[in-house]
Amino acid sequence: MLALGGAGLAAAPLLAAEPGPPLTRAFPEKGQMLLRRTRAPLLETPLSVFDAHDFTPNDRFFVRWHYSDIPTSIDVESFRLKISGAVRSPVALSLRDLIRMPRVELAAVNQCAGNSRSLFSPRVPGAQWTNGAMGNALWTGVRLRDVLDRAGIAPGAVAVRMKGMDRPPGDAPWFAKSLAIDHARDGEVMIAFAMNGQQLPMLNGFPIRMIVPGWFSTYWVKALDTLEVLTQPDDTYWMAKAYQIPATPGGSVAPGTKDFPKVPISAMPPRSFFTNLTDGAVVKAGERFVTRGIAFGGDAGVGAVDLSIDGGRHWHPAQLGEDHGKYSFRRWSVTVVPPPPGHYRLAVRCTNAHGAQQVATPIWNPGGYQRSPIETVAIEVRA
Ligand SMILES: Nc1nc2c(c(=O)[nH]1)N[C@H]1C(S)=C(S)[C@@H](COP(=O)(O)O)O[C@H]1N2
Ligand SMILES: [Mo]
Repeated sequence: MLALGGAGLAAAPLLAAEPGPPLTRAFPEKGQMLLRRTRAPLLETPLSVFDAHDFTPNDRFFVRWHYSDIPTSIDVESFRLKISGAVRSPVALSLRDLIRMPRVELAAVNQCAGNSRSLFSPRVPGAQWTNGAMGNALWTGVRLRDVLDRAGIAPGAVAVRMKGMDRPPGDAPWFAKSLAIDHARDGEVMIAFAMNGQQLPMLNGFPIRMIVPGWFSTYWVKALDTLEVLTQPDDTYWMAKAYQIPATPGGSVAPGTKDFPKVPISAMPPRSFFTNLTDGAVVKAGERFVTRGIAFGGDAGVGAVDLSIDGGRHWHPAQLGEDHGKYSFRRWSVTVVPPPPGHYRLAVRCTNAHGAQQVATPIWNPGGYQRSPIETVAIEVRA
């Protein structure tokens, strides 16, 4: 029933309409986006964008801010990134200082910890994202390690706290996240000043932001202006209270559970999506069609993507597209010879290079974090 083959051979299946919230074009440097909230902005990328691009265009890249007082202009001459705390000598680096340092470039998926939260059952509070609170970009910048070395790490350092320029209301804590010192110095964690070859859109953290490859984007602090080297673990709100998941395999507890041991959310599990089919799609019997989508391995590369046309009983390998690096989206496709007329459920599953594999059963936790089950689409084959 399934055949691997060149994409050119196939007839396009009929697409069911994309349901969803209002579309907006009202945000600076952004094209058409799904509007989840105006202040602070929550803008979601429509599914069709992922079908068209391996690298999510900057003007279609999702946006998430916690506080409404976000930077709307930056004086690039006076801007400084301050490095303080347990360092040999505190420094303040200009943008010119940063762009003169050795450069690195990395393709990496930026995914909100709450991506797909609206699909949690039972429902949970928080931004009601579908699957578009993620994006893939080619990030250009400098290694966090190199930046820290400009100040020199002092003995006793255990963590690095990263703070953005968005201002909290009243007495609320500044948005700041921390990484363990070894993670911060692993040579992969970077500070980006460009995204897909362009300066960062204001809404995505201009002039510089953190890139923490393989980890959920809560750590990818935008509009970064302060690094503070800590000699104690960070016990401030955004580390110790927010973004906690159950300390269980997969971050799951029985729906409704409130008291359980928690850990800060960290690395992403693998995911895969259909991008050219949605529930209700109709295909013609006898006419082969290509189904395709994107996958990513989380904190490891994509090992394999498999497709099922019987709801997950049997699996067939998908053809993988260009490899942009282990933290990137990877395109997949399968040419399908439709089975006899009837209703079918297609399913797609990613296995990462470390052997982590998506499963059918969805997880649950009260924060609505880390959703990553096998995705399915219901299709009809018509005579
Ligand atoms: N300064 C700052 N950085 C931040 C946030 C924020 O509220 N303030 N939100 C984080 C979260 S939770 C997400 S999902 C990502 C979103 O990145 P994006 O808006 O570029 O897509 O930014 C992260 N960095
Ligand atoms: Mo997020």
